[in-house]
Amino acid sequence: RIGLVVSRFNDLVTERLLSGAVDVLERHGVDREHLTVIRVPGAFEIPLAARVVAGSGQHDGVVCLGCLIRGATPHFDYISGAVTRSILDVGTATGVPTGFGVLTTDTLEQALERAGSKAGNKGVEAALATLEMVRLLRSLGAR
Ligand code: INI
Repeated sequence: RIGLVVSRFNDLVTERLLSGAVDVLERHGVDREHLTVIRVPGAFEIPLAARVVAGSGQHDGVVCLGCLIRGATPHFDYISGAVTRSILDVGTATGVPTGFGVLTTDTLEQALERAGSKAGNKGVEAALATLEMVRLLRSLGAR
């Protein structure tokens, strides 16, 4: 059971991250009914939602998907650092694997390249890493 927390800000990009993540999870054997999509306003809101999802006891892993574009926010460095750190903390604090699929780019074009075009799809990577960690922790006897 995987929760996918996805931000609506820059949804042209984040919906592509989401569809890549959902597609790869299904292709790796996760039933669609075991996927829950939780939408939040922006990347800044991802960690809190991820924390609640991870702490709910209802999910084995959380995939975090967002897109921060430097040109769009003067607070880019603060927000991207805080969001990255907070998502990491969710996983370590709860023991529930969190996949990091938040793009931090200079331009929209760079973000689109990482959302299913020439530079792959970061949502796919985050989903696969989450799945691998869920299975790894299980094999190590984690509950
Ligand atoms: N949120 C993003 O996810 N990406 C951005 O590029 C962005 N910019 O450019 O500002 C952004 N801002 C919103 C922020 O994440 C919060 O939702 C907002 O500040 C309300 O808390």
